[in-house]
Amino acid sequence: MKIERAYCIVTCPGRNFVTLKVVTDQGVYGLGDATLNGREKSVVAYLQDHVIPCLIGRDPHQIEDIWQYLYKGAYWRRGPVTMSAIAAVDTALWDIKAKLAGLPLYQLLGGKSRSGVMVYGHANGRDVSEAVDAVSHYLGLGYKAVRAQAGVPGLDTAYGIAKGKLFYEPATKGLPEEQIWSTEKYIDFIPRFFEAVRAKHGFDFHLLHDVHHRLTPIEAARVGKSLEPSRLFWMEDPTPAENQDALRLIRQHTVTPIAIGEVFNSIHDCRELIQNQLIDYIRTTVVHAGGISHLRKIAALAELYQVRTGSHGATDLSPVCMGAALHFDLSVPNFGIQEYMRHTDETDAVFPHHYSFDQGFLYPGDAPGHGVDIDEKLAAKYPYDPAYLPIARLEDGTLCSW
Ligand code: GCO
Ligand code: MG
Repeated sequence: MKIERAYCIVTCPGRNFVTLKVVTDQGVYGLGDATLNGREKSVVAYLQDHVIPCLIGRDPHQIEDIWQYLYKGAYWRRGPVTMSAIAAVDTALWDIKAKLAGLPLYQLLGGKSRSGVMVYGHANGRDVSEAVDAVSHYLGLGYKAVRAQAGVPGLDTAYGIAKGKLFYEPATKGLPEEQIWSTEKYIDFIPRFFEAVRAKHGFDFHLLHDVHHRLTPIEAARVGKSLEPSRLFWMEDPTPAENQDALRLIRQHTVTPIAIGEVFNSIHDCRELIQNQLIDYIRTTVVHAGGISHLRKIAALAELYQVRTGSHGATDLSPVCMGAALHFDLSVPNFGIQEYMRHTDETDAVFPHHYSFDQGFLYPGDAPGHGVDIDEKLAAKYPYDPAYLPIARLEDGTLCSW
């Protein structure tokens, strides 16, 4: 069997997605997500100009060899563009292999380790009372875990506050939107917000929060400590983690669990965090971290240190990534939780899928492969529409992490 052709499908049913389709000489095809928010076209060019020509004629069954060929063969290793492109190929090849076997992908990954995948939804509001009500909404939908974000008094914008209700989309058209951020205002406000959520809803569900890389280690240590009475499931991305050692300081001060990894793209980005037990959850996901093959290696390393997985699942990761992630989640022994930000109806129509939500859990379904397809005709009706993620500045104008 040979790979006969492969091509990228770029579509914008409300937001931009890049999908790689790999077609074999027997007609069976596989799909992989290659979306990199705000930098979509760079992955398309990487795939079209540099990867696809090297795939034609190869045996699609040789998933690991093709992964090594694309990673080591490029000479230039790692990076979000390269690793998203490799991820797309890898995901498409696993999809093909599972379709040929006539099995849902999770069966090829060792079978089910659990019956369903616990997910968390995003509750947010412009102020405390709106955000507390949003938590009620998610609990009413059956969620067992809810991420809560609220607008900070004195600031016009804060990370994670939806313009629509269920679909948070931070990327905007035109040049990057500039937002103002104040760490001081946030630090004073955030424990009061979580006290209000627990006071209203009690402790019988998991509560999560995303700091979105905005604090220094000592500020994050303070926040983690101040949130201990609210018993969070995790505090996400408390500080940027290029310097993995930065997490040590936070760890010395708080027992609030720490989750990191949505911007990581390889095992080397998290190896020290895992081996030194500086985090509790690793949030790398299929599309940005080299596909199913590489994610399995990260999870296997994490398992040795009792670090659990918590894959990123924002709306900028397409249903193809979500489908593949669910098979991974169902199979790995050290699964923790899966983020689930719902896609719009337009996106769901472009990507018909077999996964489904019920009472706080997602189920990948039993269709052969990862169970997510693309309606290419419908996709063509939504041309690429450039959008950028915002940037953040401190009140004095200094650029800081968004
Ligand atoms: C999350 C993330 C997202 C990112 C987005 C960037 O935890 O869901 O932080 O909201 O900001 O994926 O493209
Ligand atoms: Mg996040």
